[in-house]
Amino acid sequence: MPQPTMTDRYGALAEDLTGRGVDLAAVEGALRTQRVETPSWGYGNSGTRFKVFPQPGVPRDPFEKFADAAEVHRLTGICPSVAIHIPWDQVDDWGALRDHAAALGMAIGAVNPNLFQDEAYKLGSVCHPDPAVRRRATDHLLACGEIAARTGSTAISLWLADGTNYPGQDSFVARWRRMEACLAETYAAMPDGCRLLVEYKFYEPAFYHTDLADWGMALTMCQALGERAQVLVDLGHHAQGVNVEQIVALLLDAGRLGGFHFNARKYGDDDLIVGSTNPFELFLIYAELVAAGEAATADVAYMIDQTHNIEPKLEAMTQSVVNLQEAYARALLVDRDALAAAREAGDVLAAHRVLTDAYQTDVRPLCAKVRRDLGAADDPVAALRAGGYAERVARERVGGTPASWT
Ligand code: PSV
Ligand code: MN
Repeated sequence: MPQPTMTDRYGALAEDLTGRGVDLAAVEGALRTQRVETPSWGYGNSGTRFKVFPQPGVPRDPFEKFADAAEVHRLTGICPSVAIHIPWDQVDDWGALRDHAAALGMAIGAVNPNLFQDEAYKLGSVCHPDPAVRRRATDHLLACGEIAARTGSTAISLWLADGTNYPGQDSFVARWRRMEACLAETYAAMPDGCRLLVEYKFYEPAFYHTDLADWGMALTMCQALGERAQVLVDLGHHAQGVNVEQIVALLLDAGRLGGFHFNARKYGDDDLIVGSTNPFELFLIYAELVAAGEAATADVAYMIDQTHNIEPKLEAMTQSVVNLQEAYARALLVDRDALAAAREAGDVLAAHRVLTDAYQTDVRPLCAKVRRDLGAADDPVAALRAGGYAERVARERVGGTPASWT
C-alpha cells in the first residue's frame, strides 16, 4: 500500500481540524509569523568542561556564523535573526557585518555582553566588591549598548555569572545594590527602542549563592530599573520540578516577559535540543503565550540558547526550530472556549483533556504546509541532509581557527 504523502496527511488533518471548529486560516497565519532567533555561539565548537569535540566545517568568524544561520532560516522560514555574544563576535566593522547579514536576508539580534570570562571577574562583575572591576563591567555593558545602536539590534541580553561560593564571602544586599547601580547606568544609556533583557540562573558558576538566582530577583531588578527592563526566561535555568509555564504566565501578566532562551534541561544547564526531553512543558509554555494574546506577546524575543556538543550542529539547530514550530502549532489548537467552559464548571479533567487533545494532535503535516507556504522545507532536517550544505562548508572552511567558546 502506498504511504500517504505529507500533502494527503495535511488534507486529512485540515478536514479534522475544520470539523473541530478550528479557524485553520488563522492558525496558519499565526504560524507563518512565528519567529525564532538562533545564537551565534550555537554554530561554533562547544563542549563540557571535560572535553570539546570539534566538528568539521565550523565557522571561523561571525560572517560564517551568519551564513550557517541563514541556512537554518532557509530551511525553516522563521529564523531571520542571530543573537551575538561580545567579545566572541567582536568585529572591526559592524556596518560590514550588518550588510553581510542583510545580504543573506538576516538581521543582528540580541547583543549578549560577556561578564564571565575575564580574570578580573573572579569575585563577580557588576556585584564585585572592587569599584574598579564594576567600572570595567559597566563599561563593557555600555559598549554593548553602542554595538546595539550600530547594528540595529533592539535588545541587550544580560546574564551574570555573579555569586559567591561560601557563606560569609560577601553581603547579599551590598552586592545587590552594586548590581543595581551598574545596571541603572547601563539602562540610562541604552539606545532608543532598546530593551534590557535580564536573565536569571539558580546556580553555576557560583555554588553558594547567585546574585540573580530566579525570576523573582530578576523581576525585582527590572522593576527598579524601568519599563524597558524585562525578564528573560532560559528554560534550562530552573531547579527540577519548577513550573516554568506558570512563571511565563505571571511575567506576561506583569508585562515583564522580555524573552526566552530555549533549550531543554535534564540535569544541569545542559543545553539539550528544546522539546527533546519535555515536549509537553514546551507546549504548555506556548499555550500560556497563546492565552495571553498577541498584544501581550508582541515584544517577546524567542531565542534559542543551545550549543550542541556531540550532535551535528546545523541539524540540531534546525531540529530545535522544528520542535518550536510544532509546540506553537499545538498550542494554537487549544479549544479556548471549551477550556473556559470546563474551568467555569469546575470540571477538572475536562479542562485537562482540552489541553491533551491539542497536544496529541499530529501537527507535522500542518507545519510542513506552513513551511511550504513560506518557501522553506517540508522536512527541514531531511532537506539539510539532502542539500549537502554541511559537507560543502566542511570542504570550504579549511585553515583559520574554528569558533569555540573555550
Ligand atoms: C548561561 O548559562 C547562559 O544561559 C547565558 O545566556 C549565556 O550568555 C549563554 O548561556 C552562553 O554561554
Ligand atoms: Mn541563556
